[in-house]
Amino acid sequence: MRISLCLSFLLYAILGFSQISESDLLQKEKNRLENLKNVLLDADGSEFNKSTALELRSMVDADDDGMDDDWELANGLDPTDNRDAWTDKDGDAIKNMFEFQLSTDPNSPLDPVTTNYNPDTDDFNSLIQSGLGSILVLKMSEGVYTSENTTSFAETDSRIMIQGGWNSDFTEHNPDKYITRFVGDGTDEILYLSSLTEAENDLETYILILEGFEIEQGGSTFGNINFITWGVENAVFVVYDVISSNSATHGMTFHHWSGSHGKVFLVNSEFSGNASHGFRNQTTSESTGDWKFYNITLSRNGSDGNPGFRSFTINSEVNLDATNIIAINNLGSSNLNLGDTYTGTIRHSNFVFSDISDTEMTHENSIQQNPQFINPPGGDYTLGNTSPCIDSGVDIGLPFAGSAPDMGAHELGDIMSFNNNIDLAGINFTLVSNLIEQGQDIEVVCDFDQKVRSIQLQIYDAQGRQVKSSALDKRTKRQNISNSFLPGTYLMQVYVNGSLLSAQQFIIF
Ligand SMILES: [Ca+2]
Ligand SMILES: [Ca+2]
Ligand SMILES: [Ca+2]
Ligand SMILES: [Ca+2]
Repeated sequence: MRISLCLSFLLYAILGFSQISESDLLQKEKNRLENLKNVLLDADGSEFNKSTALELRSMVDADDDGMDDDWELANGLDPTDNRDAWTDKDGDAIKNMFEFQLSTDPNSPLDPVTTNYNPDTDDFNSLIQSGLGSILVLKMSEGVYTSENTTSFAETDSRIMIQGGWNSDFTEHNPDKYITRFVGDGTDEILYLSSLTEAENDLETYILILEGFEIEQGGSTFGNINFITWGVENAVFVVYDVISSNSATHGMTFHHWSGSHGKVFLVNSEFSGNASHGFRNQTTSESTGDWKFYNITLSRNGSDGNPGFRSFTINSEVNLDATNIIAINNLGSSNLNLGDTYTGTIRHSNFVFSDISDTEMTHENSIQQNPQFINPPGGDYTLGNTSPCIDSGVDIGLPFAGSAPDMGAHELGDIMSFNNNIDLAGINFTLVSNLIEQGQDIEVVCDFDQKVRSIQLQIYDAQGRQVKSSALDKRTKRQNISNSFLPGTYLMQVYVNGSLLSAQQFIIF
């Protein structure tokens, strides 16, 4: 609690600059967060519902990485760094952001319990059905899976993840090496998941996560994949590292109907060579959409005259963050055709031959150049060595190669990933002086030879109020923090990758 932090300060002042143990500091940090919650509750009086307050607070996602602050802090992640969403802290091949959506433990490789699909003994449709109403993580190994037409209706909260890209004995996950491919027979959608359409049944959460496979030749109304939510409060659709192609109809479709609140993450995925839309959406009847399209390749769709991406938005609001996407040479009416109730930003993207129809989207740092795909007619949308899309994207937290991310679904080069299992003992932090004249810089130096994602410096005054937060420059391993603090005693806490490393007292005179 703040009071205890304040008392601790007095105690430290009496005892001098004694070393504070790490467990003490962790406990203090927990107390501080608990106190923040209490302050929130107190401020709103007795009528304020405690669970509502906690829920409100838990919905804060300061770094916009899809994981709430509370959950990140409770699990040793960094609520100020979006790069931890796309790493796998406990090495169970389920990325932290997926663990958040699944409500599983990002620090335990035993959670979630997963199911390995065996095509000789398992019925795909039955397996998906069995996961409705709970959590299902279905792993699939390399190979071609034909006619897996699946239609499922969820009646209760469901969290489904289908993960391709495993080797045959499920000991190694690498979707680039172990290709998992669904091939439909052109008559039905290959995956069709919906919440019940007569939904008076209070479905709060419906989550579908698809990772690491190729899918083609689904049929009927919606193409390869269809995900429908009807009045679902927390409707989440994640498509990561998927290639969707269909020479008969659409790549995929998602719908948010009747007051659904949809979060959509289309990431590192390619929608190409679909005869109709690469992907399409309807958001209707007081629904909302919060969409992130990151590193998408959308090309050569719509030979039937339709746009590459088409959305119908009726009496609803959608906010779209489209970043590092290549939407080029779609063959129909346009690359993107958005409804008229969109807001959002298109950033660092490539729209060659484009006519984006939208009303309120803003554009930043986009280019219009030939991306130099290797062989689009042959289905190869990787970038040529001299592509203008190489290193011209912006860092939105995904691992990348080179000086900056590429645009599009296929990053060229060796991708650096960030180490979550960092050795805090190998990092030395020094406050150059702990007696600092008012107005002089506070100088800090760090020494480490590991790959560190973030070092955050937080300064608290003697009342336990945070007065400054600053990120250490990892390149120079130094930081000069200007100060206009009043004379007094202060505490600097140092967080590495979101974990507390140490705390140092200093005095401004
Ligand atoms: Ca977050
Ligand atoms: Ca984060
Ligand atoms: Ca994990
Ligand atoms: Ca886990």
